[in-house]
Amino acid sequence: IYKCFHSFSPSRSQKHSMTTAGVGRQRWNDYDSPEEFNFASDVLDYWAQMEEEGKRGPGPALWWVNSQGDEIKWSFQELRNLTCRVANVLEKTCGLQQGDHLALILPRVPEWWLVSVGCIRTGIIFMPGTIQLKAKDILYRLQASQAKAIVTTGSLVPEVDSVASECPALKTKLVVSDHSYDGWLNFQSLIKSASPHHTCIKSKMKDPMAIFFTSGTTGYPKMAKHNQGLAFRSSVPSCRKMLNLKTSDIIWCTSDPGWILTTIGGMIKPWTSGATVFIHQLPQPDPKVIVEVLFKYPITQSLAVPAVYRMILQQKITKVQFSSENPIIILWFPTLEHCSTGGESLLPEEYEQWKLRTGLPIHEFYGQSEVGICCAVFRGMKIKRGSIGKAILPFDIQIIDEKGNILPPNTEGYLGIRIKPTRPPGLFMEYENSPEKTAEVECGDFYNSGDRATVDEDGYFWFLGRDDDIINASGYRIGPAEVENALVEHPAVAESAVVSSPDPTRGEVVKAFIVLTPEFLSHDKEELTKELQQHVKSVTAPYKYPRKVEFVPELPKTVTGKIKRKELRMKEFSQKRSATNP
Ligand code: BCO
Repeated sequence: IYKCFHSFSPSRSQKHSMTTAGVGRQRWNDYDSPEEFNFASDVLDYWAQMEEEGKRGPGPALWWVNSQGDEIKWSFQELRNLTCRVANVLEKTCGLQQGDHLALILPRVPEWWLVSVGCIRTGIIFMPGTIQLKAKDILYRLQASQAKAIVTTGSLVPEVDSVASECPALKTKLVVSDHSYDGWLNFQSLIKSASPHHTCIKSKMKDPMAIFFTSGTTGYPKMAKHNQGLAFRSSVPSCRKMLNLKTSDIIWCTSDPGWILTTIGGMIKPWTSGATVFIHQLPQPDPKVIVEVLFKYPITQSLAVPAVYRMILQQKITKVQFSSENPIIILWFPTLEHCSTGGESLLPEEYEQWKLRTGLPIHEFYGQSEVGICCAVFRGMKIKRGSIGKAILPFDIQIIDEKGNILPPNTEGYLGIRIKPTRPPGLFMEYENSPEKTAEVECGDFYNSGDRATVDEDGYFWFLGRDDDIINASGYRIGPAEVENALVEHPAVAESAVVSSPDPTRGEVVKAFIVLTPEFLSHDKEELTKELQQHVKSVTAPYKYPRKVEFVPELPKTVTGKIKRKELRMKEFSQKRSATNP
C-alpha cells in the first residue's frame, strides 16, 4: 500500500493537451466565501474523482525523491486512500477529535503531506514545526498549544521524550520511522492496517485548520491560527493567477515543511490546480543538489526563498549547458518555466543575474505566517524589479500609518490588510490564547503587518523592511529574545543584545553583541565565539545561531535600562552602506 511506484512522467505531447481548469475556476469568484469548505473533500477528492473519470492527465499528485535514488509517486486517488487511512488512525487509534491540536514535526518526507491532509479530513488542527527544533522549543510548543498529539521522526524521539512528562495534555506520540520506540506508535504500521474508508468532516470555512508559530519582537513565538480560508483562497481566480498552474505542471517548493510556505506553495496551491507537488528530501539544502535536481527532473516551477537562488548564483557551476537561442545563458534548466520567491527581499541585481544566467525572470511575492501569500507578481504580469507585485484579491492591501489611516501612493508606511467590515478568507483568525497580541496588530480597519512598504500609482507594492527588532535571515523570522535567552544560559554571557546585520548571501544574519562575565574576559575570543555559537545551536533551533559575534564592554541602554537594539542595528547597516559607498 505504502510505497506505490508508478511511471507517471508525462510526455511533452501529453503535457500540451492537459487542462488548465481546476477546482474553483468554475465554482467561485474572488469575493466568494462559502459557508462550508474542506481542502481534502473539495480539492483532493475532486481531483481523485477527475482521475477516475479520466479527466486529469497522468502526472502524479505527489512525487518524492531523495539522493539515494528512492522515489515515491502517488496519484490523487492513492492520496485519497492514504489520507483516509491517516484520518482513521488519528480518530480511531489515537482518539483525537475535531479541534484537537497535533504538532507535526517532520522533515521533507511524504508522510508530512499525509498527516496534514489526514488532519484536515478530521478537523484536527495541525501545527507544523521545523526539525531543527530542540527539546525546549518543542516543550514550549506542546505546552502553549496543549497539543494532544505529536507526529515526528526518529531523530527527534529523544528530544520529545526528554520533555513529554511536562506536557500532561500530550496523549499520543506517533513516529515516522522504520524502527520502533518505547511509548511511541509506529505511523507506517498503523497506516497499513487502517481502513481506506473515511467520511470527511463537513467543515465550516471558519473552522480552524492549522497553527503556525511565528516569532515576535519579544517573548516566545506567537501561534497564528488559520481556518479553512487559508486553503480556500487558492481556489479563487485572482489567487490562481499568481502561478497559473496547470495539471501538467510539476512544482518544487524547497522550503522546510515547518513553514507556511510549504503548506501554501508546496501543497495547497499545486493541488488546487491538480498539479504535481515535487519534493526532494534535502536533509541539508545544498545548492549543488538543488541545481542537479533542476537538471534531472522535469520540474516546471520553482518556489524558494531568495537565499536559495542567491546560493545557486554563487556556485561555481560545472554543469554548463549553452542554449542555441541565447549563448550567454549558462544555467539552462531544461523544463523550468517559472521561478517565484518570497520570505525576504530579492535585490534587483540578483534578479538580473538570475535572468541573465537562466533566461528566466524571478517573480516575487510577499507573505507572512499570519497572511499566507497576499501580494505577488503574477505570471505574465509586467515585472518592476524590486517590487513584490500587486494585492491578491480579495485582500484589500493599503499602506497605512500607525493609526490605520490610508497613505497616498509613494509614501512610506505599514503594509496593512483591511479586516473591517469583513475579514477576508485566508487571513489568520487570531493569535491563539493571546487576545492582547491579536489586538496589538489590529490598527483601525486594518491588520498591521509590521512591515514597511510603499505602493506606486500602478498598485505595485515595494517592501522596505521592518522598523522593529525582528530579524529576517535567509527567510527565517527570528525574534531577538529567543537568541538572547539561549545565550544567557551560557556561563560566559553576562548579557547580550541580538540584532540583524547585513549579509551578502542571507540578506541578513543574526549578530550578537555580548558582555562577558568576569571569569571569561581573558578567554580566547575566537574559541569563545565558536563555543557560544555551538551552545545556541544545541539549546534552540540552530537556524537562529548568531553568525556574527562581537564582544563589548557594555550595551547601549535607555535611562530606564532598556537595551537600544535599534542603535546597534543602525550601526550594522550604516557600516554596510559606508563600505559600499566609501
Ligand atoms: O551554517 P552552518 O552550517 O554553520 O549551520 C546551519 C546548519 O548546518 C545547522 N544545523 C542544522 N540542523 C542542525 C544544525 N546544527 C546542529 N544540529 C542540527 N540538528 O544550523 C544552521 C542552520 O542554518 P540554515 O537552516 O540557514 O542552513 P543552510 O544550510 O545554510 O540553509 C540555507 C537555506 C537558504 C536553505 C535556509 O536558510 C533556508 O531554508 N531558508 C528558508 C527558510 C524558509 O523557508 N522561510 C520561509 C518562511 S514562511 C514565510 O516567509 C512566509 C511567506 C509566505
